Amino acid sequence: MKSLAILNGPNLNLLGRRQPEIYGRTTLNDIEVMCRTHAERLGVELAFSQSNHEGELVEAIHAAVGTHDGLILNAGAYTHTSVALRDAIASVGLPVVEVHLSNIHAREAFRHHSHIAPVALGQICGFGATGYVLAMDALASHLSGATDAAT
Ligand code: CA2
Repeated sequence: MKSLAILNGPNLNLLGRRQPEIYGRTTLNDIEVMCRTHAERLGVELAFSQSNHEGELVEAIHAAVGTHDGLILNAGAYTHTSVALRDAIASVGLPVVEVHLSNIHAREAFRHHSHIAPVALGQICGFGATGYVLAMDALASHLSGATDAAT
């Protein structure tokens, strides 16, 4: 059975409790439940975690080698700042799908650039919590060896 890990970055633990006009009322726990339900449908194992610390996210990416087959990463604000996360992803060579709840390209200019995107399989943004489920589908399809040219 394939194993996926979903990593969430800084402040995502506040989801549903602050700024609902931007991020909605869904909590990170709601998203985890949604993803676990979808993992059962897909027949994959799932690890789900969150950290506010860049180094812990780097270590989680390193630790995924030999444990998980692919990663889904919402790096939060580190998306726009962290060369360390980009290097970690490039160094492990695991497929990574980048996810954002909001459409980062429709927001402030400083959110338009992602350090993750160039080393990711692809990016899903702007679909709220559904983006995590879409990312799971994309990653599971990639891991199953689907012959779509882009993945
Ligand atoms: O849209 C996304 O998923 C983001 O990764 C969320 C990050 C933001 O810095 C990225 O540009 C886009 C912020 C997560 C903070 O989440 C909060 C939730 C509730 C209240 C305050 C922050």
